This record gives sequence, structure tokens and C-alpha cells, in this order.
Amino acid sequence: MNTPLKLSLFGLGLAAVFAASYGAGYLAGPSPATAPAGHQSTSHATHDTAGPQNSTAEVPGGLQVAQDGYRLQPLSTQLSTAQPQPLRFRILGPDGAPVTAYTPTHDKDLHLIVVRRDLAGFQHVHPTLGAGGVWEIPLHAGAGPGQYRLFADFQPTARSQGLTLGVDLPAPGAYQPAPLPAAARTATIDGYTVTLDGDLVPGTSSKLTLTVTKDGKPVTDLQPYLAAYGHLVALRDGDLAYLHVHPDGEPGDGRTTAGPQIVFHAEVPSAGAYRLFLDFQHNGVVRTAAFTAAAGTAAPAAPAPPSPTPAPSPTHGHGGH
Ligand SMILES: [Cu+2]
Repeated sequence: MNTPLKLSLFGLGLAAVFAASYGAGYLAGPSPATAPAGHQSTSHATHDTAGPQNSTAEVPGGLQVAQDGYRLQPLSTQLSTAQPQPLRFRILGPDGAPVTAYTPTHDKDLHLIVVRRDLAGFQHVHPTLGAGGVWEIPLHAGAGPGQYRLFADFQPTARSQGLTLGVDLPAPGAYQPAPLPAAARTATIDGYTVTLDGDLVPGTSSKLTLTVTKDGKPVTDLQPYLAAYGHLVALRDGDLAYLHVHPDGEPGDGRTTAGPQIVFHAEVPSAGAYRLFLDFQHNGVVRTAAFTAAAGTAAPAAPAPPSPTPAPSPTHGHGGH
């Protein structure tokens, strides 16, 4: 499955929705902010588009709790930082009823990504679908207290494309935000070293090669995990826009090796910093290697540190003092 293509198709559908929304608002009054009530959930995105001419603008996944008639409805109000507690939610369809029929993508009807809003504590898990369209999984807020983002990545049978909806849930307690780790080409996890080659170029399918080694030796017996040798989730620093990228080639296709390299083609929507999470399986254990990567030439990987107030500049000042 070609994920950039999937994203593009997804974007086209969205663009049509936004174009319709914008057009309605445009006709209703001089301000694009006066979108009709039925389109309020998309009005923020509408503001970010350049106008009626920019009808092909794509909105990344995961930024909305409702889209194309579907809604992610949490049935839990918070996450636990102590013992895992059942997390429950539903996907409501355009008719308002819970969705119970899904088309599996990569072996699962629904992929749930959980991460604290500072991009710490990433989890990629697979809840169980129960009666009444209720999804459930025991979950623990692994990074400690704070606000968490949940992404449900799924495809209802009634749709020809997947959808990623997002919602926030708090893990109560004293939040100690972690700074975004600096951009790096290597990540280590449980004795494995994963090296990232390639650069993210905004708006273009960018080839990323991830190489897995253990104790200095290439790992050549990666195990298929959810029908692939690796799964890559990219989250944009700042708003947690979501991309789920699958590798080039599949286990058993006669050309894809079981490591040490896993090749992805990722298309990020803008310059900026992204946190990349690679799930891979070896010796029966799924592990996640995380990287910070900067997309675009001028994008810093981390926010600028606090600096003293600059001296008033005749060039940049607005003369307001
Ligand atoms: Cu998954």
C-alpha cells in the first residue's frame, strides 16, 4: 500500500469538504469566519487555507475529533498513571450510530496511538472491539501526568479510505513536560541501535532508510509485525499532526529483506520538527525507536531556548515603546 497515495486521496476528499465549507462561508458574508454552524468543526482549518483558489490544500490526519461524518467518542474521561485502567471509546458514524464494521488495515481493524502532548510516552496498541461498537484496552499513561493525545487510525467498511481521528484525554497529576529531544540520526532501545538516513522534504515523498543493528551487527532476521517489517508514525511538533507510514515492500514479496534496512517513503505536510516512532519486531518483542527529525532546510529541530530580551532594533522594532 502506497501511503503517500493514500494520504493524497484522503486529502482530496478533505479539500472538497473544505472548499464547500469555505464557499458557503464566503457566500454567507464577507468574513470567511462566518461558516455555517454545521461546518464549525472545520473552520480552523479553513482559516489556514489560502482561499477559494487553494482547493487542493491537504489537512494532515489526527487533528480533528470529527471528520466526514465520523466522530471519535471517548467513554473514559481520564488515563491512569498508576495501574493500567480500561480505556473505552467508540467511533460514531454519519448516522450517529457506533461503527461496528471495519476493513482491516495491516492486520487490525483499528490502530490506537497514544502519546503525551509533549511527544513523550508513545504507545501503539490495538484495542478489542466489543458489543455496541465499544473499543477497549487496558492503558497506562506511561510518561506520567499530563495531557495525552489519542489517535484512532481505522477504515470503516462503508468508506474506501482510512481515517485518523484524534482526541485529548488527561492523566491527572503534576505535569512535568519534557523538552523535545534534539534531532538525531541514531536511536537506541534495549541494546538495538537504529540509524536514520534520508531527509524529510515538505510536500514531497521522501525516502527514509532505517537500519537496525544489535551489538554492532546488522539485524537480518526482523520479524513481520502487522504485515510489515516496520511501522513508522510521524507526529509534527506543535500540533501533533499524524502520519502513519508503511515501508516499501512487504514480508514474503520476494524482494524485501528482513533487515537490517527498512525503507519508507514519507511525505510530511510542512517544514518543522517531527518525532518519528519506528515499531519493529525482533526475537518476539516489538520495540519502538524514536527520533526527532527536522523537515525543510530552515527548520530548527527544537524550540529556541529562552533568551534575554533583545535590545530595541531600529530595523525590527515597531516603535511602540
Ligand atoms: Cu497498529
